[in-house]
Amino acid sequence: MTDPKQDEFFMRRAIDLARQAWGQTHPNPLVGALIVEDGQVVSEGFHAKDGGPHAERSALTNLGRSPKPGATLYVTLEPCSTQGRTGACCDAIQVSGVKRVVVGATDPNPVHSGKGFDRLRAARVEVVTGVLERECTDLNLIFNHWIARSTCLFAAKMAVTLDGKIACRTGESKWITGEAARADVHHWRRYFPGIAVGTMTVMKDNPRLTARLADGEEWCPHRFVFDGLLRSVADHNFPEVYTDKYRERTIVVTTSHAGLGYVRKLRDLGVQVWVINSPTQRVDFRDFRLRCVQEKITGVYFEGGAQLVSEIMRARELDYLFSYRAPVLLADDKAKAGFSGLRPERLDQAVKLADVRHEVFGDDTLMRGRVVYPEKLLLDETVFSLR
Ligand code: AOF
Ligand code: ZN
Repeated sequence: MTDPKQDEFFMRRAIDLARQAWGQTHPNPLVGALIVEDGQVVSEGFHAKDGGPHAERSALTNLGRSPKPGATLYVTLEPCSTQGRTGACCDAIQVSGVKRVVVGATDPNPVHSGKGFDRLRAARVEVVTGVLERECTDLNLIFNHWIARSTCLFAAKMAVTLDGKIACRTGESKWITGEAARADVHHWRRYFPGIAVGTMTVMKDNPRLTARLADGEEWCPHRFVFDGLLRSVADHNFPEVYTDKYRERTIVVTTSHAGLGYVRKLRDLGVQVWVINSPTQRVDFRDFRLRCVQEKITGVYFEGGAQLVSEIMRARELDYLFSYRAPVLLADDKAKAGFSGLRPERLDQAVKLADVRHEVFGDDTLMRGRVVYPEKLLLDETVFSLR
């Protein structure tokens, strides 16, 4: 009785439901579910926040009665098989009497990871797996990384010209990509628990680093400023992220080489400071990563500048890349390149992307994917400057 087109149709709706909690479920995943009887959606649900009811349970509860015989439950993620903070969804499905479950992605949580399917099948429930699997997996970039690798996802965003440049030789860069692509950046700012920039970006651009969304909502994630020596504090004109109403969500990441007076100044303003021990004047990304894990910050979206993002990549610490490309050609060697610091001699020594997704925003495109490093990353040792 499987109709793949119909299953995909309802799974698309389940994905839309999951997205209603965009950025609000960390460290838990985004999950959507719905119940279909006689070809009609009769109930919907999604996982709204960490610790709250799971999507399947909320769809079953929202139905307010027992599902009819022949009902199908659609869910974007494999139903959980054991009791967590909430009861196992497999139990709830079994108790409800639903006899057909259609699932998008397998739960990468090693506690479940396929066991949900086994449990349901053992209870004589028909289970269809892998419906819109790529899309359902893509819903949870951060959760998938966190649960399988026990670490946070470091992603970077870049907006480049056709020839991979991020600014003219004069430094002018506003704007390379159009409005639709820039609005998409705000969408991702809402998804990631943290955004990060380097000192120069904060001092030159004075960005707000909030997510301004289409519905007028403004959201402020943790805002990381990488500033190994606290040069951004030496200036009398503090950047906006140190003084605005969200300043308590700003975290300046610095080293033990920074002046204590500057650290105090920031803390007096209400800004948080993470002092990370380092033999150099630059923050070690592995130590930053450990601190994020300790603080349960599951994902950080690095927005620039080019140097900060290149450094994370050189350190093999960049996990994911968002690359927006505009139909603009500079064709100038002196125009600023997005990435630098490597010197591959062969193509198999290049950094590549996997699980690539392409999206179109007006005349611009977004290519995004997981960063895959060559066995040996050949560094250009002449590229070295202070952040
Ligand atoms: C589902 N449906 O809506 C979600 C699932 O602590 P708990 O009880 O919330 O369990 C968290 C784990 O359950 C999480 O790591 C993931 O494997 C799964 N999340 N599963 O069937 C849902 N949010
Ligand atoms: Zn569950």
